[in-house]
Amino acid sequence: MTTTTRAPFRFGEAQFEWGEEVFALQDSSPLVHDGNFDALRARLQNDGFLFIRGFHPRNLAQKAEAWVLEAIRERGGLNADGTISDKNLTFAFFRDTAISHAPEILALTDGGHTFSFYEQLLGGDVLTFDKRWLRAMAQGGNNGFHYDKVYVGRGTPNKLTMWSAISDIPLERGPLVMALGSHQDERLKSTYGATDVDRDAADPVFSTDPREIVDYFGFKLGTTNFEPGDVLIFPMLSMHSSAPNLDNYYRISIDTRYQLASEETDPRFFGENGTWQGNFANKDRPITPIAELKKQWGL
Ligand SMILES: O=C(O)CCC(=O)C(=O)O
Ligand SMILES: [Fe+2]
Repeated sequence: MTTTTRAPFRFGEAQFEWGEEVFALQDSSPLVHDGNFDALRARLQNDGFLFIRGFHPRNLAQKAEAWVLEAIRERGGLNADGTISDKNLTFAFFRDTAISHAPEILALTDGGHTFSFYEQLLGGDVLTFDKRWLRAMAQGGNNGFHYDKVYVGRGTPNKLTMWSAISDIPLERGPLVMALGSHQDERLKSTYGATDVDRDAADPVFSTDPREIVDYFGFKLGTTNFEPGDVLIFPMLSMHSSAPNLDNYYRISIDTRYQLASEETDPRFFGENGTWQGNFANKDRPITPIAELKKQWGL
């Protein structure tokens, strides 16, 4: 008898079984190649995400990777062999627009292929935020489960996030992880999903414990091995996180947001050369812990 075994997915300290608790994201690139935007919209609505392998031309993604690695090298982050240096520095090049808005990066996030895709998906002229979240995660680095609406939810609700893999991001290098079905969870959408981190001074991270997401809230997880140029696209109310990077190579990705140009924007993320306000402008206000909020919400 042959049994196919696949090592469990390691999410920090936790482990999840394939086919039971964690599932591979379905690739929607065939629908993109067919130009079938009706099917892409239907899938986005049903699944709460679109995973598109090879969305960005691979050579452009590799040029972007080389650009970011050089910036990391200049800042003492890299060993000669390309592994993460002992300092284990995580970089968020958000306001460092010389890096995050360089032509090598914008060729992906603002490229003709990207804008044309969103124009067809959303049905009109589109724009992207001035803030672009370019991240180079060292070992251990990750983000907890959240809805993007809590951070970037002002203005039109019809915005999409696109998380683009710039480096190779195999399972052990901290891929993005979706909480499958969370886009249809009315209880979470009407409580946690109705908060605004800056208006409510509420903890924006719903959970840092993937076991709580799976065992207590009952979601399955979805992830995959990402290659340079692969993207994951999802709406404001679709819960996701990233797994900690367990590898000795940087996990490099960028997340950007797209909407119709005719609809209202979230003013916190617009401003020239890194001058946007962003989140947490009112740093001195105490934040209500998520455990307290969950009690109030009866969760
Ligand atoms: O890359 C990460 O760690 C988090 C990304 C994220 O939350 C997003 O793309 O909305
Ligand atoms: Fe996010």
